[in-house]
Amino acid sequence: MDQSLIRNFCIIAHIDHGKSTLSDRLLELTGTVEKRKMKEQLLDTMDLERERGITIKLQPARMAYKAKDGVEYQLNLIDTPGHVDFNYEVSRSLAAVEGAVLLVDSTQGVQAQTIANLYLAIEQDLTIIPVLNKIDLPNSEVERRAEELMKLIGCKREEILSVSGKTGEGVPELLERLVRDVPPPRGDHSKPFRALIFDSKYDEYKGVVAYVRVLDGIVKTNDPIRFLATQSQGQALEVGYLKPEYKATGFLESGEIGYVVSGLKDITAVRVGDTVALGMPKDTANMSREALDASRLMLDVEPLQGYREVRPMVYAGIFPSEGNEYEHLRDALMKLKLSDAALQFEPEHSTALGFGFRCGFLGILHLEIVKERLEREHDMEIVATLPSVAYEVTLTNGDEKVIKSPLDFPDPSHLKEAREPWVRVDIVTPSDYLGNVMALVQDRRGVYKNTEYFDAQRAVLHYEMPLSSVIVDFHDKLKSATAGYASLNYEFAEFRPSKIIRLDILVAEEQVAAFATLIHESEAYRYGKYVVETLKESLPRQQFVIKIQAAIGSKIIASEKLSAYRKDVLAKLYGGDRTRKDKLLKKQKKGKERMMSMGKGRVEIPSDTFVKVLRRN
Ligand SMILES: Nc1nc2c(ncn2[C@@H]2O[C@H](COP(=O)(O)OP(=O)(O)O)[C@@H](O)[C@H]2O)c(=O)[nH]1
Ligand SMILES: [Mg+2]
Repeated sequence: MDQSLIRNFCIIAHIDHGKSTLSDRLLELTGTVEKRKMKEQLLDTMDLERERGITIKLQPARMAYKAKDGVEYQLNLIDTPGHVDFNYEVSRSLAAVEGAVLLVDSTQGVQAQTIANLYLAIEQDLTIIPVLNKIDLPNSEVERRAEELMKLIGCKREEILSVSGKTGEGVPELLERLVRDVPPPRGDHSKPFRALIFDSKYDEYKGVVAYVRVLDGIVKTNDPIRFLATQSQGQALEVGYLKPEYKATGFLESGEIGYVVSGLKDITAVRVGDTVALGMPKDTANMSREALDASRLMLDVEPLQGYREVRPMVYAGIFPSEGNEYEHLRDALMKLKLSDAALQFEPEHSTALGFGFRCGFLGILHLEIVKERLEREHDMEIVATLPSVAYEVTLTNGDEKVIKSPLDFPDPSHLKEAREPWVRVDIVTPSDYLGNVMALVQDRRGVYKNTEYFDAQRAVLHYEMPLSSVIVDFHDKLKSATAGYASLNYEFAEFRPSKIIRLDILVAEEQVAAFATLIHESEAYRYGKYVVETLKESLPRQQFVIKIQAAIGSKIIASEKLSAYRKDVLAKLYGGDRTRKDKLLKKQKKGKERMMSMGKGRVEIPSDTFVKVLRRN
């Protein structure tokens, strides 16, 4: 394809502003997807996405569009997620395109992720097309929201399009604007093939598939290929584009977005951010001199600039419920990582939970999604420990360590200093709720920076907060404090010295490793009480009284007792021989006493109890 006829773009927006729905209309208007196959949010291809109504994965789709100038263009669209936990998907998509449609719900206006994603697009030097969506709704406020956009981007009123992803109004104009304003790619077709891997996937039949943006040259089916960073060699068994299903074409060339079936089963060979280029053919013996020279020339490529390493925001241990499922879990995590480049993991061992992995996530939603995908797509039953941020510590002997698991936290006598991660937080809110937001942030050790106003009614508040205060339920609390109107974005700032301690939870006087947490001194009591109470409510009763305690070292800071249920030992007794009854009851009491005198009875903690504690409602 002549590059001047290609337009590559993605759609970015705050969550629920209508990216996937607008993509539907683009696919429909360009005749990419037949009417009878059309369904809502077609590009949300995972079951989980459809059920939850959110986009988790980036999703490319190619369209052919005949513009008003009579010329047919190739449009490559990438639909992206909006939630902050899937930001890495957005930034990788942006690196594969020249333009971005910045979509804003005209009933909601500019939100926290609108701003965050816009800045990512500006960093990549993309052409931005501002679009107001949902103009079919009666509470749509196009002019007011246009003002907000003009203020944010510094664009002119006439540059802002108005559309409805629902009715399709304004979408033909958007297609024309894409053709007119998004610059065509500028690769060099005569140079050796090289492409950026922006995503990958494990396909049961095809093996490892790389989603690529071709910079220079051309790759054809059966060409030998190699991956520059991992040094692996493969063969392009199939190449083509996504529609969004696989569509083999036989070749991919400069400027295009598509996929390459790598011919590799080894999951570690293909890495997001790596460059794929041509390799040497296996059988060089029968090649002519010229062909050999030409092949050698193709080897001479510079690797493309990849992606910055992702920084996990939270860590949690993930263990198989069945001890012998460790290998299965590892295999599942590796396959998952192919399509979830932000996921990180390393082996971990816990005396209580056995062999598993310490995993790094971009947030709690990310953690939940990974858990659910492991259970659904890989048929695993797992136990996850309480999520926690990573801490840095300096020991009294001068050693520095990064602590990702509470169990690795040093004994206080060896600890010189602990540092915790802080984030920059942006909150967009109607001005009416400023007071509520401020109170909430203060309660979580937040530090106020400044406020910017869109207009008299809406503002962006800037704060700095400890990451640990943001990750768990801050978003929910913020929503309830603002009648659902506020939105939130945060990004890592730095590690700061902090009074961090380890809080243990004991059930029947045994420490439950999965519940151990690292927490700021000032929050330990409140949190300890919360966990102990939640456990009391959700643990099944036993034949004996269970003590549930929260402890810092040997100091108990919260304690509850879960009373025993009395097993009905008399059930089998008919009739009324009093002495026999008394005898049985006495025997039961004795058994209990013995259990109690041992101080503990093994208590199995059901997995829904873990979930209840984790949810922190
Ligand atoms: N009335 C109306 N609803 C829309 C429009 N666009 C999207 N929606 C609805 O808004 C919700 C979020 O849409 P979705 O495309 O999933 O948003 P995304 O998170 O940005 O991908 C869905 O319930 C859509 O049906 C629109 O133009 N008009
Ligand atoms: Mg979506």
